[in-house]
Amino acid sequence: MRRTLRKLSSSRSAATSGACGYLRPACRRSTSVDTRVSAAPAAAYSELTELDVQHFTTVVGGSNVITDEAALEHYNTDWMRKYRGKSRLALRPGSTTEVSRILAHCNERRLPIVPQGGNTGLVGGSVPVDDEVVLSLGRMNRVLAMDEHAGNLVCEAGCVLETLQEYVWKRGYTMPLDLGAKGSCQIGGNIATNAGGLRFLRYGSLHGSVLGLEVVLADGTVLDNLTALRKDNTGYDLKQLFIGSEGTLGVVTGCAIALPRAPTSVQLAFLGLSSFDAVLACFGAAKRDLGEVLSAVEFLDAESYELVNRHLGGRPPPLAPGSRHYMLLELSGSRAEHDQAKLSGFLEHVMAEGLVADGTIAQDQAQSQGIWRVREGITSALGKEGAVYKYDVSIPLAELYTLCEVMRARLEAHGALVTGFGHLGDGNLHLNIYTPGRFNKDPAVLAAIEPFVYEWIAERRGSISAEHGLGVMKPAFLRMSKSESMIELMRGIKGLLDPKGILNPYKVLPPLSHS
Ligand code: FAD
Ligand code: 2HG
Ligand code: ZN
Repeated sequence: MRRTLRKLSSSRSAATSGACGYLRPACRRSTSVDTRVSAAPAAAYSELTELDVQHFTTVVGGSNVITDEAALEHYNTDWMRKYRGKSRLALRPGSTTEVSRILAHCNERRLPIVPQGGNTGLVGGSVPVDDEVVLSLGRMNRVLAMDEHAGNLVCEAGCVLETLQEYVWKRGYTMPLDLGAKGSCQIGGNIATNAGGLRFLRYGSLHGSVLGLEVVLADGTVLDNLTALRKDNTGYDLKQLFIGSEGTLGVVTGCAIALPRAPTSVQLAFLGLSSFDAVLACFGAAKRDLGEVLSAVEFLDAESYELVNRHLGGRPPPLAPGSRHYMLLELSGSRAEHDQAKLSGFLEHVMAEGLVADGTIAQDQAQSQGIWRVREGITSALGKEGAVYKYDVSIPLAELYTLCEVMRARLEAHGALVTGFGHLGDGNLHLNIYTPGRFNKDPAVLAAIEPFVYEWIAERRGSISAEHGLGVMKPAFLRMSKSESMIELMRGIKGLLDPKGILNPYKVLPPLSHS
């Protein structure tokens, strides 16, 4: 039975280098927009030859060796169309053995290689900088096992997140992560970026949910840690190194993931608020009153809301525009009546207090999807508006939105606009700066943003990349979030695992000149 959207209205308004690293000559760099890491030391990589291609053909079969220029465009270009490589070869292995043989050959020959999942990353990590070989994991998309008693799933790295979600949901479970790119991103890419997403607040980081990994190292060694044990304190927890390493330490080929039980009651509210202080107060009240069933707390500002309404069309917005900020509150539990009553009571309370000006509770799945579409559609809507400068930051909650206001004032003279949205429950702001109608990057706009934005974050001991990683966009600024001694240790780990620097070069670690 389809019910109507219930609307609540307030009575008040209210490389390392050394052993490994950036070894290409600057003259062979790509045309990527962000070229700050291009001050690379002298080359030590080999040129790809016809013999290499023949070798790879014997490994993966001719139909999985892509050399056609038009077909390569897809592998060379990132989701935002901001970063573009010049690879002449993409390989589509079908098994761990094939990945191992490919890496062994690349290592032997010193051929650089970029692991690629769904290619939805937002920092240019999944595409070549120059002419690196692309290793596309999409054919490795099998579920290997599911233990319905223990609640875990073992699968290959190329499984698409949404496909896994549908698979486990039918069996009474849910995936511990969800994100707007779920229809394309792969679980291996999620692990390689340590993706956060919409339910991080409830299910936590992949550092906790990943029980085991199978990883192929740069020299082709298969590290088989693909167990689904909940507890295992035998030595160093090596799998953690690969979670969030963005393809620079090894290629994830398989994983075991802990699955939460699927909630049988999901409630979703969409609220309009007049200030960010009200957003914070409402979040505090939600933790106090709904903490045990809260599964997502997201926020967006009026600019983000209007962008989605302008560009994504479709159904009318769930709330009349007019609020300064919006929040999504999701509850996941097992007793619908109890959760509904709690949510209604909570909303009445925050409205009576004048924290929330306007609100709706989704009454069915279609309404729920409509609300999520507003939040998840912001990234696509931004891309239709003009050139976008993306910053994904963690800062203490009290100042989370201050950064948007500071940047708005700073960029006004450049005709650049600012939106802020993100994962409020995790203290994670997505600051997006865009130039309406101007699709080319403007060096003056960039200069007004960087390094200022990173310094502002560093002064508050925040993170310059809360969930998207560093890719090729941010290595030069890693020191804003990590000390020199930590970066040195990272270089040491990279040198140990990938001494020839073949795995995803130019990504994550700053070139020596920047550190
Ligand atoms: P890719 O983009 O292909 O690769 C990302 C990085 O991982 C690259 O460095 C690549 O080399 C490496 N990699 C990929 N697969 C492997 C592998 N098997 N082994 C080793 N390395 C590998 N991110 C969030 O954290 N939270 C969000 O809420 C979120 N929402 C998004 C919404 C939209 C609309 C879009 C476009 C992106 C969003 N992202 C989000 C960013 C992105 O989707 C995630 O980073 C995702 O985890 C990337 O997965 P992928 O398979 O597309 O990886
Ligand atoms: C999200 O939370 C993603 O929607 C994308 O992490 C954020 O586009 C962005 O800046
Ligand atoms: Zn996000």
